[in-house]
Amino acid sequence: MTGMPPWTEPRATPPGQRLVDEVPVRHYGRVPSVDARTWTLSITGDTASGEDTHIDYEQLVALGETDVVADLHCVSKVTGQDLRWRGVLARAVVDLAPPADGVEHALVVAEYGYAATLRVEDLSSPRALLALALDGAPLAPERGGPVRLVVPHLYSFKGPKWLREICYTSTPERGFWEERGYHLVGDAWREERYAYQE
Ligand SMILES: Nc1nc2c(c(=O)[nH]1)N[C@H]1C(S)=C(S)[C@@H](COP(=O)(O)O)O[C@H]1N2
Ligand SMILES: [Mo]
Repeated sequence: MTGMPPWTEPRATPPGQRLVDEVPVRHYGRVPSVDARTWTLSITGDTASGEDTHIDYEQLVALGETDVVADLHCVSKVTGQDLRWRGVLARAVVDLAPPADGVEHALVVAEYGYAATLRVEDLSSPRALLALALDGAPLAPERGGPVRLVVPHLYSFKGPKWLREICYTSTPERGFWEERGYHLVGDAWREERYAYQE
């Protein structure tokens, strides 16, 4: 990343993370080709209404776009700074289709079945974003386009690329990495990497 803006002068990275200039593209499996014109997001599980909600790309954009400059912390210990995302706050989607009272977890599911466990609290945090663009261009397929979740304070395995579904669950259901020994919450600043720390 060249031409770092002046406000990015040396500042903290989460404990145990090493700063890199370029965050490598990283994911398990192939890059799916997902067409924004036919893409839908389903909000399912223990919803307040008892119903599922499905929204398409246009309906998502209509919730309003925001810029979020955020770091990406891979749990494998590399951090990239100042990725310039644009998208819709995840909180807007949670407000549109909230969980039932007392439901505190969600399984966030991607194309091909990748999934991550998130607390609804983290999903509703002020900078959690359904990202549609990076560096001013529509999100490339390898970066998770058309829609990817970004939750800046969590390890980035909590940010499924090729987002498809948010399923509220009354107890935490482990996703892809949580089943393989990684942390249910995954706060990078608290270094919540591994399941044994839970
Ligand atoms: N669908 C999907 N999303 C995913 C992953 C994956 O394997 N599949 N890997 C996660 C991990 S571990 C990281 S570090 C980031 C990497 O994002 P990047 O490729 O934009 O750097 O994507 C996350 N989102
Ligand atoms: Mo990662």
